[in-house]
Amino acid sequence: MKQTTVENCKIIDIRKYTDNRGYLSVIEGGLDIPFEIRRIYYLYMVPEVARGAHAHKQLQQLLIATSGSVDVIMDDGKSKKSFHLDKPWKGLLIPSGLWRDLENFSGGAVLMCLASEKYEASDYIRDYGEFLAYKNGK
Ligand code: T46
Repeated sequence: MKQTTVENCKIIDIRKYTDNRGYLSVIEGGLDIPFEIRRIYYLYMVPEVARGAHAHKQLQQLLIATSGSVDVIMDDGKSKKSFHLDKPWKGLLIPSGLWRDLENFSGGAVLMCLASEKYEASDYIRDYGEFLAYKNGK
């Protein structure tokens, strides 16, 4: 989706159930989020480096800091918007067609990613100039 903007990214509240045993959160594809979940991966033991620096043509995702915190900077080629993820019951819903940078992973951070598609290297745009051309329909 070439037309998506950073305003289409949103933080959602993940359903949670609590009793005297603690919390349980649940995400059902197509119900709590607008896509079926075809893949789950997670980032952890991240040193002081940035990750991401790419866009996806088709992939939609939900990112959750299940432990610790991380900053996700979204970019549509015209505007940027930063999201601080630090709660396991908050998720960042990311539509397709947007550049993302992941920065400031805290010690012990675990970033879980629910993805709408299986892994496909050709879905990635890893060059920022190419991303701008893609957004401008070139
Ligand atoms: C994203 C951010 C949040 C696979 O083989 N299968 C997979 O499903 C994934 C996600 C990655 N890989 C391989 C490809 C690379 O050789 O794992 C290696 C590291 O992947 P990458 O450099 O893309 O990692 P990040 O942290 O920059 O980006 C990842 C996701 O790829 C991306 O979709 O949005 O996390």
